Amino acid sequence: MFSFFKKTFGGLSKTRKKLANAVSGLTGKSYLDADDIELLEESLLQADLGWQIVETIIEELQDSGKKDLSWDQRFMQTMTSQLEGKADKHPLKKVIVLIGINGTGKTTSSAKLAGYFSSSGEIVTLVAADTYRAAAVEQIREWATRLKINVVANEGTADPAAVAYDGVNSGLAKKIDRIIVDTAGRLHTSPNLMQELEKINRVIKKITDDISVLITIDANTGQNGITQVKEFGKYIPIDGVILTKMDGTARGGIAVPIMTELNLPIYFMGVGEQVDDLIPFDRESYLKGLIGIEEEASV
Ligand SMILES: Nc1nc2c(ncn2[C@@H]2O[C@H](COP(=O)(O)OP(=O)(O)OP(=O)(O)O)[C@@H](O)[C@H]2O)c(=O)[nH]1
Ligand SMILES: [Mg+2]
Repeated sequence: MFSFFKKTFGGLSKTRKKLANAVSGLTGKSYLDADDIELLEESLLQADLGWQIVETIIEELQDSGKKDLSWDQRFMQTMTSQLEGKADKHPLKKVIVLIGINGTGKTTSSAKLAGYFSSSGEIVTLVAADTYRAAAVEQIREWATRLKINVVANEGTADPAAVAYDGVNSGLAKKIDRIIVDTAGRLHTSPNLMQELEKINRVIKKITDDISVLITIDANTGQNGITQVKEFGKYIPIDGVILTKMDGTARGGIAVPIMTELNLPIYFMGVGEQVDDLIPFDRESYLKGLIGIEEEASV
């Protein structure tokens, strides 16, 4: 678990840079002056925590009743209470379908997820249901070969719902523990492609209810990620988020409005391009990583 914390901490380094500085700059002060407030507000907004939560944080930090706590502790306390009862995680189901706009990291995350479940002892199948990009199936096969994981693909069809159906059907028949379905990238402004996603979900649901739909959001897109979730959610029920590319952005605060505004759990975050760069999302570690509170190794 400590290694997960270390990776979470590392993945948040760009986001933390400004934010932690703004908070540590308060050390020794007993109250916030106008300049402190402006700097804090600016840093929190730039990290994409969203206007609403930023206002609350500033109000709470100004609360003179909490002077016995350090600024870090006050930040942690405020965030923890804002998140309480929100975005609760349920265990992921047997079939996991990854959806999202182009290039957000669906295929990479499918492979990383396959690696994650496989290394915890599960038998995993990857289903290559992106029939649009010629290289998509090849990309999945390469990952699968590296990870020694079975792939279901069908280069002979242009119907992704058919591939998804076959993959899930055969996975269930073979009593596979986890079936991960990669889908093509699409924009929510294209109704045909969105209806196709609806169809993929519908055909899988014909054979099992044991399905979780996860949307990949590229953390670099900041607040736009919120819109993507809302728009995709009009076509297909979304169970949670994989927040990708956290390593390359200072906008990693976006996890907060995803949980508070959308009430949607974040299951994993991507912090690099390698297979083990997918970290189970842990709220406390994430908040500590944002503000720069290091965790001690327990062994
Ligand atoms: N640094 C970093 N790169 C990532 C991460 N996740 C994915 N990538 C990279 O982002 C690029 C796009 O990833 P893909 O997995 O192909 O994205 P996709 O959503 O499947 O793309 P389409 O199928 O074209 O919609 C690749 O170069 C990945 O290596 C991450 O967490 N961190
Ligand atoms: Mg892909």
